Amino acid sequence: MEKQPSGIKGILVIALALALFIGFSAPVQAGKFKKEYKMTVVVTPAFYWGQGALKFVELVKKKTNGQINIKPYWRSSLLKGAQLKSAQMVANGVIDCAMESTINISPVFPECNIFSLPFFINNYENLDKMEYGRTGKAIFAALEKKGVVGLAWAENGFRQLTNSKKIIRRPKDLRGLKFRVVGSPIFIDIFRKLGADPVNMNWADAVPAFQQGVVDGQENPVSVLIPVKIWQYHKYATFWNYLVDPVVFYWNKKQWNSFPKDIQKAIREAAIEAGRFEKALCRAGLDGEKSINILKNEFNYTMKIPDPVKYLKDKGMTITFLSDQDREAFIKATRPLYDKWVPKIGEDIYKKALADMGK
Ligand code: X2X
Repeated sequence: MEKQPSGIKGILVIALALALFIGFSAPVQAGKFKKEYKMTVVVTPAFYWGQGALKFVELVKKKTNGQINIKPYWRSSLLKGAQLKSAQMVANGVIDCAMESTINISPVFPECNIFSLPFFINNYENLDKMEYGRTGKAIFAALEKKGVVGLAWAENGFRQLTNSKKIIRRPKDLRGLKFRVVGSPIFIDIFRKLGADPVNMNWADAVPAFQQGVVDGQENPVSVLIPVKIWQYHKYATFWNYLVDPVVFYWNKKQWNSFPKDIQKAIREAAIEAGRFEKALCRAGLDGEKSINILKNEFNYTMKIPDPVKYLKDKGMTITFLSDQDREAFIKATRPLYDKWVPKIGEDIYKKALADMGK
């Protein structure tokens, strides 16, 4: 017959069992960190941007010895597709962090429209000078003021125009064509100025709209054109580099400030490294050998599509590059928008950007 422990002995047995239970069931950091940190991302892992998000998750886990676990929620699912709400939701703590385009956070941070001024930045060199110069610093300061901490830059890329109707070389070619644009007002302004008919649409609704031919065209970087197989809907692309959307890793400020310094350092380093990887994916084949070599040498990664322009041509697309003269026509047509948008962005940021680019 089994004997029940009694008296002091019984208490000791129970205490021991309890100690073992607590010891085994709870890690050292019990209660310190959440089981899962939610991250919003507008695209999916089929995109370079999504690959960058996965890299960030992996590196954060590794660099914090498994203490910080981030779960990405794709297709802006935490926002029911409303990609323009990410900054607001991270700032108020409903979502912990994000890897989001400057376009999508521009309703909260108008400073980010500096990247959407038409024909302002034009090349990677200028973009890098801005991100790592005074402009980037000022933007991260603006983020902090409204409750989010910017961790590092990543990229979507210079945005190109595609459509199902015709070759576009001059502003007049856009006349009357219906383009899906992101719901950020500067895009509506640009396309109206060019005589086109822009329609605001979340990314979640955009691909069905291409499929059904509800719109004639759209604008996005090759990092989006390739995964959505844009050639299935649009035969024509104009590589006009008219503006760019960097991507930012950012975190709710209150929560960030509650993290120990070593955890902050680990997460920031993870964002910088994931950003460098993701940027190289987005630029591969568009900046000579530079990004392809970064991927090879630093990440032991062989780029599957080393020449995106050739890739799109092989898929049957007609790709148009602008002559200097055609480009001038676009610049002339869109320049009046600076009068409206520079004050909204802030003269200060605009001047910083010019100084960073050495203009
Ligand atoms: O909605 C878009 O076009 C996209 C995916 O590029 C952004 O999130 C800005």
